[in-house]
Amino acid sequence: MTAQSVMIPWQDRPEDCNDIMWRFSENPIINRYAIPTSNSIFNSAVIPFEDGFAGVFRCDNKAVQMNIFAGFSKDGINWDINHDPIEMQAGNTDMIESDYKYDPRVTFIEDRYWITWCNGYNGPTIGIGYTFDFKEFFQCENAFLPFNRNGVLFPEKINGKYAMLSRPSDNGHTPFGDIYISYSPDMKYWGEHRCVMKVTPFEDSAWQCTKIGGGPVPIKTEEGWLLFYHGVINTCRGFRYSMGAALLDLEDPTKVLYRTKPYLLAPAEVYELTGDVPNVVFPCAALTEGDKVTVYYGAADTVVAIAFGYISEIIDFMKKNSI
Ligand code: BMA
Repeated sequence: MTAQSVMIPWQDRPEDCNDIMWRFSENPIINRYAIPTSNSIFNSAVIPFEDGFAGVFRCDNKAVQMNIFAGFSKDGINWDINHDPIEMQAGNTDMIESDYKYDPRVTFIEDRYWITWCNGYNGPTIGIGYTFDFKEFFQCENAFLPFNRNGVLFPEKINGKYAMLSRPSDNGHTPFGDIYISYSPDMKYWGEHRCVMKVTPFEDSAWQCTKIGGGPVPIKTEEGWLLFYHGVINTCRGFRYSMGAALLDLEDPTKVLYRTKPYLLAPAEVYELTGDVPNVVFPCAALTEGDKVTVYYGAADTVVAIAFGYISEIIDFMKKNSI
Protein backbone atom coordinates (compact mmCIF):
# COMPACT_ATOMS: atom_id res chain seq x y z
CA MET A 1 0.00 0.00 0.00
CA THR A 2 1.00 3.61 -0.28
CA ALA A 3 0.12 4.24 3.37
CA GLN A 4 2.66 6.85 4.19
CA SER A 5 5.35 6.34 6.74
CA VAL A 6 7.62 9.04 5.33
CA MET A 7 7.44 12.79 5.51
CA ILE A 8 6.89 14.65 2.26
CA PRO A 9 9.35 17.38 1.29
CA TRP A 10 8.18 20.58 2.95
CA GLN A 11 9.16 24.13 3.72
CA ASP A 12 6.90 26.59 5.55
CA ARG A 13 5.60 29.62 3.69
CA PRO A 14 8.16 32.43 3.94
CA GLU A 15 7.00 35.21 6.27
CA ASP A 16 7.02 37.85 3.54
CA CYS A 17 4.97 35.70 1.12
CA ASN A 18 1.22 36.15 0.61
CA ASP A 19 0.88 33.65 -2.22
CA ILE A 20 -1.35 30.60 -1.98
CA MET A 21 1.51 28.40 -3.20
CA TRP A 22 5.21 29.05 -2.70
CA ARG A 23 8.38 27.58 -4.15
CA PHE A 24 11.13 25.55 -2.49
CA SER A 25 14.08 27.84 -1.78
CA GLU A 26 16.51 25.25 -3.20
CA ASN A 27 14.74 24.82 -6.55
CA PRO A 28 15.38 23.26 -8.95
CA ILE A 29 15.73 19.89 -7.19
CA ILE A 30 16.84 17.92 -10.27
CA ASN A 31 19.21 19.49 -12.75
CA ARG A 32 19.30 18.82 -16.45
CA TYR A 33 22.47 16.72 -16.39
CA ALA A 34 21.55 14.54 -13.39
CA ILE A 35 22.25 11.36 -15.38
CA PRO A 36 25.13 10.99 -17.86
CA THR A 37 22.99 10.87 -21.02
CA SER A 38 20.46 13.59 -20.21
CA ASN A 39 19.93 16.88 -21.98
CA SER A 40 17.02 17.75 -19.68
CA ILE A 41 14.93 16.17 -16.90
CA PHE A 42 11.46 17.62 -16.33
CA ASN A 43 7.69 16.83 -16.31
CA SER A 44 8.17 13.84 -13.99
CA ALA A 45 6.04 11.89 -11.50
CA VAL A 46 6.74 10.72 -7.95
CA ILE A 47 4.91 8.62 -5.34
CA PRO A 48 5.53 7.26 -1.82
CA PHE A 49 7.28 3.89 -2.09
CA GLU A 50 8.65 1.59 0.62
CA ASP A 51 10.50 3.76 3.14
CA GLY A 52 10.83 6.71 0.76
CA PHE A 53 9.71 7.62 -2.73
CA ALA A 54 9.90 6.29 -6.26
CA GLY A 55 9.42 8.18 -9.46
CA VAL A 56 9.17 8.01 -13.21
CA PHE A 57 11.24 10.70 -14.84
CA ARG A 58 11.17 12.22 -18.27
CA CYS A 59 14.80 12.40 -19.35
CA ASP A 60 15.42 13.62 -22.87
CA ASN A 61 18.86 12.48 -24.00
CA LYS A 62 21.52 14.39 -25.88
CA ALA A 63 20.09 13.20 -29.18
CA VAL A 64 16.91 14.82 -27.81
CA GLN A 65 14.97 11.58 -27.71
CA MET A 66 12.23 11.42 -25.09
CA ASN A 67 12.07 8.48 -22.69
CA ILE A 68 11.07 7.62 -19.12
CA PHE A 69 13.39 6.42 -16.35
CA ALA A 70 12.74 5.03 -12.85
CA GLY A 71 14.27 6.76 -9.84
CA PHE A 72 14.34 6.49 -6.06
CA SER A 73 14.66 8.88 -3.16
CA LYS A 74 14.65 8.80 0.63
CA ASP A 75 13.49 12.41 1.07
CA GLY A 76 11.71 13.29 -2.20
CA ILE A 77 14.33 15.93 -2.95
CA ASN A 78 17.56 14.07 -3.65
CA TRP A 79 16.95 11.51 -6.39
CA ASP A 80 18.90 8.57 -7.82
CA ILE A 81 17.63 8.19 -11.33
CA ASN A 82 18.50 5.01 -13.23
CA HIS A 83 20.90 5.57 -16.09
CA ASP A 84 18.93 3.33 -18.43
CA PRO A 85 15.35 3.92 -19.52
CA ILE A 86 12.45 1.74 -18.39
CA GLU A 87 12.17 -1.42 -20.48
CA MET A 88 8.61 -2.60 -20.84
CA GLN A 89 7.37 -6.18 -21.03
CA ALA A 90 3.99 -7.12 -22.47
CA GLY A 91 1.13 -6.30 -20.07
CA ASN A 92 -2.52 -6.81 -21.00
CA THR A 93 -1.76 -6.96 -24.75
CA ASP A 94 1.02 -7.80 -27.24
CA MET A 95 3.97 -5.45 -27.09
CA ILE A 96 2.99 -2.31 -28.91
CA GLU A 97 5.15 0.22 -30.65
CA SER A 98 6.49 3.13 -28.70
CA ASP A 99 8.54 5.61 -30.69
CA TYR A 100 8.97 7.79 -27.63
CA LYS A 101 7.64 8.27 -24.11
CA TYR A 102 7.17 11.50 -22.21
CA ASP A 103 5.30 13.37 -19.46
CA PRO A 104 4.58 10.42 -17.11
CA ARG A 105 2.08 10.33 -14.23
CA VAL A 106 1.99 7.61 -11.57
CA THR A 107 -0.63 6.42 -9.09
CA PHE A 108 -1.35 3.41 -6.90
CA ILE A 109 -4.65 1.59 -7.47
CA GLU A 110 -5.62 -1.61 -5.69
CA ASP A 111 -2.43 -3.66 -5.85
CA ARG A 112 0.01 -1.92 -8.16
CA TYR A 113 1.49 1.31 -9.41
CA TRP A 114 -0.03 2.51 -12.68
CA ILE A 115 1.87 4.76 -15.04
CA THR A 116 0.45 6.79 -17.86
CA TRP A 117 2.53 8.75 -20.34
CA CYS A 118 2.41 10.29 -23.74
CA ASN A 119 3.28 7.38 -26.03
CA GLY A 120 4.57 7.73 -29.57
CA TYR A 121 2.34 5.53 -31.72
CA ASN A 122 1.93 7.19 -35.12
CA GLY A 123 1.94 10.41 -33.15
CA PRO A 124 1.31 11.06 -29.48
CA THR A 125 -1.36 9.15 -27.59
CA ILE A 126 -1.75 7.83 -24.03
CA GLY A 127 0.33 4.81 -23.00
CA ILE A 128 -0.47 2.83 -19.86
CA GLY A 129 1.76 0.51 -17.86
CA TYR A 130 2.09 -0.93 -14.40
CA THR A 131 4.74 -2.04 -11.96
CA PHE A 132 4.79 -3.58 -8.51
CA ASP A 133 8.36 -2.67 -7.64
CA PHE A 134 9.67 -0.01 -10.07
CA LYS A 135 12.04 -2.66 -11.43
CA GLU A 136 9.80 -4.62 -13.82
CA PHE A 137 7.32 -2.69 -15.92
CA PHE A 138 4.46 -3.98 -18.04
CA GLN A 139 2.98 -2.06 -20.94
CA CYS A 140 -0.75 -2.22 -21.60
CA GLU A 141 -2.94 -1.20 -24.47
CA ASN A 142 -2.86 2.47 -25.44
CA ALA A 143 -5.91 4.16 -23.98
CA PHE A 144 -6.87 6.26 -26.99
CA LEU A 145 -6.36 6.83 -30.68
CA PRO A 146 -3.70 9.34 -31.59
CA PHE A 147 -3.54 12.25 -30.99
CA ASN A 148 -3.86 12.71 -27.27
CA ARG A 149 -1.76 14.00 -24.36
CA ASN A 150 -1.87 14.43 -20.60
CA GLY A 151 -3.48 11.13 -19.61
CA VAL A 152 -4.08 11.35 -15.86
CA LEU A 153 -5.63 8.42 -13.96
CA PHE A 154 -7.81 8.93 -10.91
CA PRO A 155 -6.28 7.12 -7.90
CA GLU A 156 -9.31 4.86 -7.42
CA LYS A 157 -12.22 3.50 -9.41
CA ILE A 158 -15.24 5.76 -9.71
CA ASN A 159 -18.57 3.94 -9.73
CA GLY A 160 -16.73 0.68 -10.33
CA LYS A 161 -14.63 1.83 -13.28
CA TYR A 162 -11.13 3.17 -13.81
CA ALA A 163 -11.27 6.82 -14.79
CA MET A 164 -8.79 8.91 -16.73
CA LEU A 165 -8.52 12.53 -17.80
CA SER A 166 -6.92 13.33 -21.13
CA ARG A 167 -6.58 16.05 -23.69
CA PRO A 168 -7.31 15.21 -27.33
CA SER A 169 -4.76 17.09 -29.42
CA ASP A 170 -2.89 17.20 -32.73
CA ASN A 171 0.48 15.93 -33.90
CA GLY A 172 2.33 19.19 -33.28
CA HIS A 173 2.52 21.92 -30.69
CA THR A 174 -1.24 21.85 -30.30
CA PRO A 175 -2.86 25.31 -30.32
CA PHE A 176 -6.07 24.06 -28.64
CA GLY A 177 -7.12 21.61 -25.96
CA ASP A 178 -9.79 20.83 -23.38
CA ILE A 179 -9.87 18.21 -20.61
CA TYR A 180 -12.00 15.08 -21.12
CA ILE A 181 -12.72 12.07 -18.92
CA SER A 182 -12.98 8.43 -20.05
CA TYR A 183 -13.84 5.24 -18.18
CA SER A 184 -12.66 1.65 -18.42
CA PRO A 185 -13.78 -1.60 -16.76
CA ASP A 186 -10.36 -3.24 -17.23
CA MET A 187 -7.58 -0.72 -18.11
CA LYS A 188 -7.78 -1.94 -21.69
CA TYR A 189 -10.95 -0.65 -23.29
CA TRP A 190 -11.82 3.00 -22.74
CA GLY A 191 -15.11 4.75 -23.44
CA GLU A 192 -17.87 6.98 -22.11
CA HIS A 193 -15.78 9.99 -23.12
CA ARG A 194 -17.14 13.22 -21.65
CA CYS A 195 -15.93 16.80 -21.58
CA VAL A 196 -14.85 18.06 -18.15
CA MET A 197 -13.36 21.52 -18.66
CA LYS A 198 -12.74 23.81 -21.59
CA VAL A 199 -10.37 26.72 -22.05
CA THR A 200 -11.60 30.05 -20.77
CA PRO A 201 -12.50 33.10 -22.82
CA PHE A 202 -9.47 35.42 -23.04
CA GLU A 203 -11.37 38.20 -21.23
CA ASP A 204 -12.18 35.96 -18.25
CA SER A 205 -8.86 34.32 -17.44
CA ALA A 206 -6.21 34.76 -20.11
CA TRP A 207 -3.51 32.41 -18.74
CA GLN A 208 -5.74 29.41 -19.57
CA CYS A 209 -7.34 30.63 -22.81
CA THR A 210 -5.38 28.54 -25.37
CA LYS A 211 -5.27 25.01 -23.92
CA ILE A 212 -5.53 23.20 -20.62
CA GLY A 213 -4.40 19.74 -19.47
CA GLY A 214 -4.54 17.62 -16.33
CA GLY A 215 -1.47 17.73 -14.12
CA PRO A 216 -0.94 15.49 -11.09
CA VAL A 217 -3.25 12.58 -10.26
CA PRO A 218 -6.34 14.19 -8.65
CA ILE A 219 -6.31 14.38 -4.86
CA LYS A 220 -9.40 13.11 -3.03
CA THR A 221 -10.75 15.60 -0.49
CA GLU A 222 -14.05 15.67 1.39
CA GLU A 223 -15.28 18.42 -0.91
CA GLY A 224 -14.25 16.90 -4.22
CA TRP A 225 -11.32 15.87 -6.40
CA LEU A 226 -8.63 18.51 -6.27
CA LEU A 227 -7.15 18.72 -9.75
CA PHE A 228 -4.06 20.80 -10.45
CA TYR A 229 -3.83 21.50 -14.15
CA HIS A 230 -1.78 23.50 -16.60
CA GLY A 231 -3.20 26.34 -18.60
CA VAL A 232 -1.61 27.96 -21.63
CA ILE A 233 -1.74 31.36 -23.28
CA ASN A 234 -0.23 32.03 -26.68
CA THR A 235 1.89 35.16 -26.40
CA CYS A 236 4.17 36.96 -28.83
CA ARG A 237 6.99 34.92 -27.25
CA GLY A 238 5.15 31.63 -27.74
CA PHE A 239 3.18 29.45 -25.33
CA ARG A 240 3.29 30.29 -21.63
CA TYR A 241 2.37 27.43 -19.25
CA SER A 242 1.00 28.16 -15.75
CA MET A 243 -0.75 26.10 -13.07
CA GLY A 244 -4.26 26.41 -11.68
CA ALA A 245 -6.60 24.12 -9.78
CA ALA A 246 -10.16 22.89 -10.00
CA LEU A 247 -12.46 20.93 -7.71
CA LEU A 248 -14.41 18.13 -9.40
CA ASP A 249 -17.43 16.32 -7.99
CA LEU A 250 -16.44 13.06 -6.30
CA GLU A 251 -19.16 10.92 -7.91
CA ASP A 252 -19.32 12.68 -11.25
CA PRO A 253 -16.02 14.41 -12.05
CA THR A 254 -17.50 16.05 -15.16
CA LYS A 255 -19.09 18.46 -12.70
CA VAL A 256 -16.60 21.26 -12.08
CA LEU A 257 -17.46 22.77 -8.70
CA TYR A 258 -14.81 25.49 -8.67
CA ARG A 259 -11.91 26.53 -10.84
CA THR A 260 -9.27 29.17 -10.18
CA LYS A 261 -9.56 32.36 -12.19
CA PRO A 262 -6.06 33.55 -11.20
CA TYR A 263 -3.23 31.05 -11.62
CA LEU A 264 -1.59 29.47 -8.57
CA LEU A 265 1.91 29.34 -10.05
CA ALA A 266 3.23 30.92 -13.24
CA PRO A 267 6.73 31.24 -14.72
CA ALA A 268 8.56 33.88 -12.70
CA GLU A 269 11.86 32.41 -11.46
CA VAL A 270 14.87 32.24 -13.77
CA TYR A 271 14.67 28.42 -14.04
CA GLU A 272 11.03 28.73 -15.20
CA LEU A 273 11.65 31.66 -17.53
CA THR A 274 14.71 30.28 -19.28
CA GLY A 275 15.67 26.82 -20.50
CA ASP A 276 15.04 24.73 -23.59
CA VAL A 277 11.45 26.01 -23.74
CA PRO A 278 11.05 29.31 -21.88
CA ASN A 279 8.07 30.15 -19.65
CA VAL A 280 6.88 26.70 -18.66
CA VAL A 281 5.51 25.52 -15.32
CA PHE A 282 4.20 21.99 -15.96
CA PRO A 283 2.92 20.04 -12.90
CA CYS A 284 2.89 16.21 -13.13
CA ALA A 285 2.77 14.96 -9.52
CA ALA A 286 1.74 15.88 -5.99
CA LEU A 287 2.49 14.39 -2.57
CA THR A 288 0.19 15.00 0.36
CA GLU A 289 0.49 14.69 4.12
CA GLY A 290 -2.58 15.82 6.01
CA ASP A 291 -3.39 19.30 4.73
CA LYS A 292 0.02 19.78 3.13
CA VAL A 293 0.60 19.35 -0.59
CA THR A 294 3.91 19.39 -2.46
CA VAL A 295 3.61 19.74 -6.23
CA TYR A 296 6.35 18.53 -8.60
CA TYR A 297 6.62 20.43 -11.84
CA GLY A 298 8.83 20.65 -14.88
CA ALA A 299 10.37 24.09 -15.32
CA ALA A 300 11.16 25.45 -18.80
CA ASP A 301 11.29 21.87 -20.17
CA THR A 302 14.72 21.58 -18.53
CA VAL A 303 14.63 20.84 -14.77
CA VAL A 304 12.32 19.60 -11.97
CA ALA A 305 11.13 21.96 -9.22
CA ILE A 306 8.65 21.77 -6.33
CA ALA A 307 6.14 24.12 -4.72
CA PHE A 308 4.07 23.88 -1.53
CA GLY A 309 0.59 24.74 -0.33
CA TYR A 310 -2.19 23.82 2.07
CA ILE A 311 -5.10 21.95 0.50
CA SER A 312 -7.68 23.79 2.64
CA GLU A 313 -6.26 27.18 1.63
CA ILE A 314 -6.21 26.24 -2.04
CA ILE A 315 -9.86 25.12 -1.91
CA ASP A 316 -10.81 28.25 0.00
CA PHE A 317 -9.00 30.40 -2.56
CA MET A 318 -10.76 28.56 -5.36
CA LYS A 319 -14.16 29.25 -3.84
CA LYS A 320 -13.43 32.97 -3.55
CA ASN A 321 -11.75 33.28 -6.94
CA SER A 322 -13.66 30.85 -9.14
CA ILE A 323 -14.55 31.37 -12.76
C1 BMA B 1 3.76 20.22 -24.37
C2 BMA B 1 4.51 18.96 -24.00
C3 BMA B 1 5.19 19.16 -22.67
C4 BMA B 1 5.99 20.42 -22.65
C5 BMA B 1 5.19 21.60 -23.14
C6 BMA B 1 5.97 22.87 -23.23
O1 BMA B 1 3.19 20.08 -25.65
O2 BMA B 1 5.48 18.65 -24.98
O3 BMA B 1 6.05 18.09 -22.49
O4 BMA B 1 6.43 20.70 -21.34
O5 BMA B 1 4.66 21.31 -24.40
O6 BMA B 1 6.97 22.78 -24.20
